[in-house]
Amino acid sequence: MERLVQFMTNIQEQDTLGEVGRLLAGGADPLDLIEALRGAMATIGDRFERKEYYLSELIMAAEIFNQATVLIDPHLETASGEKKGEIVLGTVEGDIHYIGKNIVASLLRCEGYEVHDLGEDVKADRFVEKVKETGARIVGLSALLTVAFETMKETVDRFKKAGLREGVTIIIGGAPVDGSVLEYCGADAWGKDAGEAVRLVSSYLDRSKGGLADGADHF
Ligand code: B12
Repeated sequence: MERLVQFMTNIQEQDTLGEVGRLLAGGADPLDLIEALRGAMATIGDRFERKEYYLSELIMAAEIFNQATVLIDPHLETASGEKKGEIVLGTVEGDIHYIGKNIVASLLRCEGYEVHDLGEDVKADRFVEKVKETGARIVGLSALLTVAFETMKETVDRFKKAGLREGVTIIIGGAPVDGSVLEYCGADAWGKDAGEAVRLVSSYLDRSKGGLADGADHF
């Protein structure tokens, strides 16, 4: 896994994809691979902030990550049987980061949930419309930019204005999201990764599973 992180951090396309293939063939847990790549992306982001990498490198890294997920996705275990529930998901307006949101969508689908993925840069009204159309009881909002916390809050507020806030559980996530962002936006819970997104959705849709303790907003 260390080699994978090193290749990805150095934005070595062929080496990264080759290593992903090798690890998968050797029986590695696909979720461990995603987590390793996510860690490398955080380091890439830090290098960008320190001006050691430029936007072109960020774009290239995103491209490699997307190719890696094409290799990893078929290895994720898929639940069979009835669909467990519906989720409306998207990256909020003003933010075009979608890689993490897509992983959340993939994992939820693998667990048997129907995901209405609205994509990225999604206006608040669009989330509300989709909930009205589908009757979904869970909304997932993603944001990677700190400036997008404002539109995340606006999206939560739009549900209040539409009179739908009581009926939906709003969970939020994205690298910079934490408890203080949750408080600011007025959402119900936050998750740090796709695994937590699945656990949150499952615990809210089926409280008998005893997920979050009463009053808790995070695992
Ligand atoms: C790749 C990348 C890009 C790519 C995005 C490709 C794409 N379309 O998705 C490109 C090159 C396009 C890009 C553009 C920009 N980026 Co950018 N980008 C990144 C980078 C390096 C990685 C993001 C990523 O994909 N990570 C991998 C995924 C798997 O992780 P993740 O997104 O965190 O998702 C996981 C969890 O957060 C969680 N999760 C995610 N969503 C949700 C939702 C729910 C409901 C739940 C429960 C959980 C959850 O689960 C996921 C899986 O585990 C980050 C660095 C970082 N620290 O994240 C910077 C970063 C986010 N970008 C940054 C910036 C500044 C920009 C630009 C403004 C740059 C510019 N000058 O134009 C633009 C933004 C334009 C816009 N309007 O959005 C800054 C943001 C700083 C800030 N304070 O806001 C960062 C932090 C880099 C940095 N350190 O400076 N970027």
